[in-house]
Amino acid sequence: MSQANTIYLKDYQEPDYLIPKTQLTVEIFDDCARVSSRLSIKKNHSGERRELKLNGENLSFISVKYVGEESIAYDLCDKYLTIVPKSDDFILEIVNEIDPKNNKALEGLYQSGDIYCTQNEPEGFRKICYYLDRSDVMSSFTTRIEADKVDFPRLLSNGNLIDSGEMTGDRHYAVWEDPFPKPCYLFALVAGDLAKVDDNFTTKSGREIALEIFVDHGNEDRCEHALESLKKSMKWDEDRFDLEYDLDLYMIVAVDAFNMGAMENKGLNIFNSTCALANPDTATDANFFRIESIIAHEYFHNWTGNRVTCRDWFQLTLKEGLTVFRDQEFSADLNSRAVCRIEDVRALRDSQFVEDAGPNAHPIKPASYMEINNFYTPTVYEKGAEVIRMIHTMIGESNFQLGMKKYFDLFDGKAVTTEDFVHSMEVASGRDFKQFKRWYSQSGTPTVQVTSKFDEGADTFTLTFTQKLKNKSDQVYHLPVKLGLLDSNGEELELIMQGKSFGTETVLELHTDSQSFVFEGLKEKPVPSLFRAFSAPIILEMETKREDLAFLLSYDSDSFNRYEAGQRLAKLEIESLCEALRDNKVPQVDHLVLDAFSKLLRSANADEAFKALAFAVPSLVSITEQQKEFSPVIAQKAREILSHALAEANEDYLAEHFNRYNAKENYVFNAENMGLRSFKNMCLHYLLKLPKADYISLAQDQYDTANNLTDRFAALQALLQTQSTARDEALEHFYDLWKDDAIVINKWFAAQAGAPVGSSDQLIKKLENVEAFDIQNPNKVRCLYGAFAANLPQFHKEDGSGYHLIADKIIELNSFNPQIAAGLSKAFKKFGALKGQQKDFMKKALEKIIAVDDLSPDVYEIVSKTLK
Ligand code: 0A1
Ligand code: ZN
Repeated sequence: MSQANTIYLKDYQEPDYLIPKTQLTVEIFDDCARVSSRLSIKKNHSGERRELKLNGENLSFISVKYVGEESIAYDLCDKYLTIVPKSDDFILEIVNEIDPKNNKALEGLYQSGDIYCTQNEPEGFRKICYYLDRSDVMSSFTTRIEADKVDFPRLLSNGNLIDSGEMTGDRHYAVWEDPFPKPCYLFALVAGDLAKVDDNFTTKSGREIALEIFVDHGNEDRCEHALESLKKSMKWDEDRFDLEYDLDLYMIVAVDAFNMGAMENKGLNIFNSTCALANPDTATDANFFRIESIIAHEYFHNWTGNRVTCRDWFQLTLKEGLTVFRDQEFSADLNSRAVCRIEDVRALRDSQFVEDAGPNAHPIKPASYMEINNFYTPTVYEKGAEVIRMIHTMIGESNFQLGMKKYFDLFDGKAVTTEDFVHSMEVASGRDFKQFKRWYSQSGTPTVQVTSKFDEGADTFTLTFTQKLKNKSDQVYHLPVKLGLLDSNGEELELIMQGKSFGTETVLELHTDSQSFVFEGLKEKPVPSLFRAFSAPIILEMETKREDLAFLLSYDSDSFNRYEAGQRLAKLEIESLCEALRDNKVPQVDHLVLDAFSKLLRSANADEAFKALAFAVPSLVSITEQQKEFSPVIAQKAREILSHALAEANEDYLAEHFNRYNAKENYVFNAENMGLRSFKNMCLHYLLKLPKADYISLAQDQYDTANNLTDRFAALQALLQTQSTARDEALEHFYDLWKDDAIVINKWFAAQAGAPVGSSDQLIKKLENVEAFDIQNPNKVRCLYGAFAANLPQFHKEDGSGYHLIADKIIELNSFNPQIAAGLSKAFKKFGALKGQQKDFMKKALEKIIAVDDLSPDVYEIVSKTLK
């Protein structure tokens, strides 16, 4: 068992030395890479000269000296190279070797297939060479790469290519210069035999930017979508944020082995191939959408992350929360805002709310960590974006844009803190966000309880909001409540408070633990629509009659709240069904619920994309999160009973509309077509809840004849709900067709591991032995073990088999890729909610992990906090 050090934000100190200039030479050989660095170093404080401790891990040290001198006294250990500088301003020359071929942790310089690439955020650069590996040390980089011409025809790094040429012995070189000083986590290098697809973009000031995507040969026909997405992102950032790209070249490289989604290295993004490559045969609508948003995210980092970066890693949400907010807005502007908001909130609740309620809960700006890699979380990213969104909701778009201008005026080229960002927003809007900043330092999802009172004689309606905080030491939040009131015809009412009109929708702000607002001039009791567009990341607790929820599902003018009303209604019903199942009673589905959803399906004032989301029963995660006693098996049964009843009550309509949208037009990726396809596939999904051979044939036919992967894969997933030969045949066909395709075949693993029927630990053991599986590839680990661990009834199977399978895999992964092992360890997050034997089984599995010799700090941090 290992231990790990805890690092605290309160201990932050400015660096003793800076490195204004970095010159690297990376020579790639068959058995190693040699890195020669020439670092211009400067003292950064006024006192006595202190020792200089350069980070360096897994490096073979060769030499260190001052430029022009022979030798130097130094101290070397497994984490640092230390010298005592002879002056305040000097140049060091250091040489070391690394072994990219055996770097399976995928940090620093490593091999993906035959390509060499880097991943340096957050602390990977120290695995390339000795350096001050911290984000507040910003340097101008010049990089020379030398390698074999045949194996590595492409040699890429950040910035502009300033020289290239032939060398002796079939070798060649390229020299890159990045004019923008940057922290080393934004450094990138790629060498390999890659195909290039290019395009260009003219900025609003008329500069021509070359856009280049590098992919494995054979994947050239999967680049168009990424290039289109990049051009849309560049244009959008100019239009909405007035931000223009700053280099003449923007490169993207797609690699198969990557721990995360993508990385915003200056001018040279490196992408997980699943997040960049798409064509209609190999990617679904969801993939196309995700690629568009990740391309945008990495591009937007050029300003929010690269030009203005983080002072230290506790500030991670400064760049990530803000950039997620920007990519969400981009997607909303380009597609359906309503659909995007619903999907963003759904993802937030299914991942971030769960994290915030579990053993690894942390504020968006953590006060401490053991391993920073564990903090690339839905909290730092998605809750971080919600915090930015609340500022936007309270000050409005134009003030927000002034705040962004202020932020760049004050901090361009600097490494700063979240306080600096909030300060910019305060200056621009004239607001005081002192209390609001609690969102940065407190963890847990707050609950807001709402009660209402209608006073008939006075014609007033009073809403009282009370905050219930998660932790004892928490203080009340400052948060926005966007709301409206509806009359009994579903019309929006005028909001009058203290004689003043606020139109039909307004944003109230909560500051204290309990606050009341009185709305005047109301002749009848209104139905309130609160936290419209999910204006704050809270849990709303309000007793609402089923009739009122059904009413809001039909009439609310706010699409998000319309959806929300349906989900709340369905959850109430699922709760009743769970109770009946627990009491061994025959579960009966309430007619009011069936009628409300049937009405929605036929509603003329909602589009197909919205209906596909709103007609879906709540996710298993969101149901189990609300259970008093965590029991995914019962929740799953109740969910199925409701789905079945909805399918039965609407069978004819679903069958008819499935046909209506089953057109064989060419695939086009746009919001409208995506909506039509998701509606059609939702119909198919429900029809296969009914035990009819005709519907199995329908799915089979769609699987066989689809002209795009969205429809084909939806048919496969629909079949995966059944036990049929059609299911087995489709699975076999899919494997034969795609087994050699690194991206598409992963869907086959994930669909089976996550299937409601047929998944089991035995199946996983079978699948990990098929040829297309490879535990060293993070995407495959996520798609097989990750999908199984997210399949709650399977992972939490009564006999504990799910826990032991995943524990064994974590132990195996720990030995070569700690980041991926730690990610999988988060599957045990419900430990605190378990009871009896189930808890004992999970405890044994966790203890088995923690007892491992050489346990990485990554896994230790997650598992030890879970067991606490
Ligand atoms: N900054 C990237 C995320 C990222 C973080 C770490 C990585 O490797 C350990 C890779 C990517 C983003 O937000 O897109
Ligand atoms: Zn990011």
